[in-house]
Amino acid sequence: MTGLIAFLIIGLLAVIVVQIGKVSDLAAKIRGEEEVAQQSNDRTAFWCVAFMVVFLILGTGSMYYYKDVMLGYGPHVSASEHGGLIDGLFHSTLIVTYIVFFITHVLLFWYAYKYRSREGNKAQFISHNNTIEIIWTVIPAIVLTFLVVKGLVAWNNIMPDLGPDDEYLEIEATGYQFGWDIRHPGNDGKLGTKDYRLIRPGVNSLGIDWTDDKSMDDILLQDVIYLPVDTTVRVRITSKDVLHNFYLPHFRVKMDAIPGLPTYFIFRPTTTTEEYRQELRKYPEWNEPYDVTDPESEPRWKVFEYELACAELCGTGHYSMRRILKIVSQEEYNDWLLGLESTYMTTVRGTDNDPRKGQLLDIEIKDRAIELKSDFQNALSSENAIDKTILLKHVFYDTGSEALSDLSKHELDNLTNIMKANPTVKVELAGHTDSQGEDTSNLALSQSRAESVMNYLLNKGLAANRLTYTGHGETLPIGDNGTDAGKEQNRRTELRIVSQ
Ligand SMILES: [Cu+2]
Repeated sequence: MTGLIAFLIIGLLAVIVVQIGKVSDLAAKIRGEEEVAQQSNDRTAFWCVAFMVVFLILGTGSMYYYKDVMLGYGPHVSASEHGGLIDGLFHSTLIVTYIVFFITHVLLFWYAYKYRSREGNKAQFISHNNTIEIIWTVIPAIVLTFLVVKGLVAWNNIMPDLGPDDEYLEIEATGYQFGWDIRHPGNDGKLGTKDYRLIRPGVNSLGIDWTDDKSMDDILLQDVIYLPVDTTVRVRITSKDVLHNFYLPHFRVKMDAIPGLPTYFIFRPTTTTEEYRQELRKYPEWNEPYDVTDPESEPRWKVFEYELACAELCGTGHYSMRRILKIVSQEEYNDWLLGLESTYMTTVRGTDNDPRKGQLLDIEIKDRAIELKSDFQNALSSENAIDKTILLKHVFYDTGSEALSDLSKHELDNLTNIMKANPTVKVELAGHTDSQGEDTSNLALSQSRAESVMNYLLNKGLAANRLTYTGHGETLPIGDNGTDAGKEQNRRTELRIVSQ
């Protein structure tokens, strides 16, 4: 039925067109061909001017209507220090091109009207005119020079590298299909060195040199990237596979990530995520629900996040390279950093890929000192007799001997410091063994081990009247002697606070 109606409508339209043609043929015969042609020319010329007016009004109007959506206008003021410079460049280019756009369109359509075909009018033929040539060469040259120079000044302002004395935070972004490995320098603010020969897919995909002290606290950020506001940030940019592009639109940062050719960008965020949201909040379109299908959902400004995008069409999963970036105050940033553990400590330490396996790290010594100190303080402050005994977790001996292992000495040095800080405290050192071997030899071993701990502390300058020792052999197990783990728990050295 619909098909039939459509067919009839088309047929009817065809009849109308044919009839109009016949009517104008007839009119031409009555009034003469030339008069009809003249009328047609006048009509076309008039509609050209009308089109120009509507076109310019709509064009200018839409520019104004959509201004708040564009970067650099409305709420989208740049969130970085250099961004204003780039926005200024875009702004002046826009003004110049708009003026040219306006003038050329007015001239184009006005001339079509003014010089429409009329009886007696003849077109002028100009083969060459030097004045016109000079004018339309010089004006664009001046305008382009102005734009290019302004651009160069901006480029030189934005792109100089930092010197060794500058204060900055450096992060590294390595693009791959499809994501970013973002390496954060950790507390020392320095990224560790890399070596392509160390690259092991799935194990050390960036080739980080774990023997470099600077690598110890580096963190591969898995989730949101936090950066402190008003801090100069240098981003090392590189790629593992194809061309990517490190793009932070709100900060006007955009730089290619090129395999084998490190690039960089320096920027200084000036607006926190929260401040940016508050700015967006002033605009009605940002107060609409985030989820268009759910009017109860949060307003758009509330869920706004700065984003890192890849601005190079690098493959089918290109879109998934989006990462969220949060700009926060220095305090919030410090809190965030405290909650992170370094990649070395979480995924490399103690594994076969750890070049420092079997060595004690400074940070571990420090952590052990803190832990022992807190155990000691707890024992001091407790009223309970049981709590007066603490385990010296990191004191070990050579197998079957009372000789202290080298790694134990850090724990005993920490203990010495704590004892010196608490000069009235007297302690008893107690050795324990597992159930393997003869009872009597175990007892003797536990005694001599406790004694060697005491001797070490005496050598470090602690007074002899503050220290005693004893051995319990295998009589006081804390773990199951039937398992290896239990035996390991039972072989231990304890410290009991006798008086304080
Ligand atoms: Cu990409």
